[in-house]
Amino acid sequence: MSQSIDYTERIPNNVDLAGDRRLQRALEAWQPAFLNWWAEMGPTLDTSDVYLRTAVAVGREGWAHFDHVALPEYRWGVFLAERDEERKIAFGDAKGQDVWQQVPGEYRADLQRLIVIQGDTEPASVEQQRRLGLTAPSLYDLRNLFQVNVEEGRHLWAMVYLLHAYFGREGRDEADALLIRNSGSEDSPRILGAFNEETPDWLSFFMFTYFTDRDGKYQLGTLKESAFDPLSRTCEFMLKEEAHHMFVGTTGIDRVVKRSTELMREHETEEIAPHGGIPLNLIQKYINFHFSVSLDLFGSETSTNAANYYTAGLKGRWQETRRKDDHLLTDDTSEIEAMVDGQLNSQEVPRLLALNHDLRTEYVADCQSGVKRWNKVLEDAGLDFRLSLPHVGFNRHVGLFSGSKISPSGEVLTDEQWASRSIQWLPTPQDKTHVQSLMQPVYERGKIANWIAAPNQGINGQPFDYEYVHLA
Ligand code: BYC
Repeated sequence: MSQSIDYTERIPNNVDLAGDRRLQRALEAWQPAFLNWWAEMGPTLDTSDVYLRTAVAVGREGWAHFDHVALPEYRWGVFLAERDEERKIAFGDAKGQDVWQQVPGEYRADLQRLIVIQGDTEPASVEQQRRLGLTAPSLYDLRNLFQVNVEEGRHLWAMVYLLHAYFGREGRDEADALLIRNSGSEDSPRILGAFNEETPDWLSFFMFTYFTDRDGKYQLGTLKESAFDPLSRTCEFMLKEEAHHMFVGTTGIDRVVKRSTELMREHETEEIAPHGGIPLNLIQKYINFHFSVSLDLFGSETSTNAANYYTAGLKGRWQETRRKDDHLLTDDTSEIEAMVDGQLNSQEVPRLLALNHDLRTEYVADCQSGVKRWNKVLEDAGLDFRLSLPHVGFNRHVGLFSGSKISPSGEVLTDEQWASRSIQWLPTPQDKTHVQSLMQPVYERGKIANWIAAPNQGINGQPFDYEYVHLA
């Protein structure tokens, strides 16, 4: 397998697609449907070209190339990380055996389900973000939005390749269905809740790329451990692209917090909304919402599905191979926090059942690093206000907390208390209207909207005032 990607093909790839005519034809037949979907459900802003990163190799160094590209001509393709001929299954019943190059019959349905769920999120996010181009705070941000969008499109290709190559007729049908379900649709919504929420403004976009893309990082990390080697290699390469998406979120929120502190100082008040800023307590509400919605993406804290996936070798733990235990987990237990007799309490459960909880715990620790950064911005500005993550039971609709009402500080509430107090914690229609009112496009080179600070650096060594996007 060569590391470089063949761009002379209609579908750029490093999987020797030309050597499998049937598969190549099937994917070439899916390609126009994808392009139609992109035209209908992709970015709504007309551009001539955008300064984009395109993958050119899958090795460690120099894997990407930057250039101005017309969006519909972006070269979406199929890129898998290099195969490791020695790779063994790292966990579960088949631990120590060679990884699978084909799908074992008994795991076909489960693997297909995991791939479909993963695949479904990718086009969903493009749909959620499709109108954001109309209100970008700068050309730099506009470029980042489109970079994220084209790469989510490519991640859809990654999952569709697996469905076509390994799941026969059913896989092809599922690949078609990925273009038929739509985010927020009444009749055929996207599979997971967070992907039917709107991303109507740029604060939501930064929160989404910080919190929801980060769930993607952790889920892809567990699928990278899979015994099904093509899935593992696909996810490994997707993770490389994913890092930039989270960078967009982290630095996006950095810049909003920074600008808010500047406006507070300038106007000597916390009430910066009338001055065109986003008050810190409103940023906290957006964090509360996006964090809690993203926690739902981990499934229930105790899950037999997750236990079965693990035992079968389909889905591992975050950094499975670095964990120092037997990688079977049949005799271990885990402590999880749950509602017991109306109270928050710790509970001991079989370790295998608590794997979604395990992954979520890794995720929460990672989310905390962003909060620390943003609080450093507040500290440097000499402010006492601090941002925080709400309690994991706050505003949950999936899992063990879904039947309870819990405050951000972890207080168990009655329905009445929740009804009267939740407006302090979650964005209200007024909050959203305010944020929406700030969303005026700034498309002049080197200029930035009033509610957000300019980034410290541009992309790929270019300055902030580079012409990242040429509008149509
Ligand atoms: N919404 O045992 P349970 C990304 C269902 S993001 C609706 O608790 P399990 C990206 C579940 O299907 C990463 N339904 O859950 C980010 C099950 O139904 P059945 C996406 C839900 O199976 C930004 C039942 O409830 N990738 O890449 O252990 C931009 C009981 O389920 C939800 C993946 O998620 C929900 N939130 O875990 C672009 C990886 N949660 O079977 C991209 C693949 C649960 O009883 N997916 N249910 O009918 C999985 O690993 C697992 O399916 C889940 C759920 C983690 C989602």
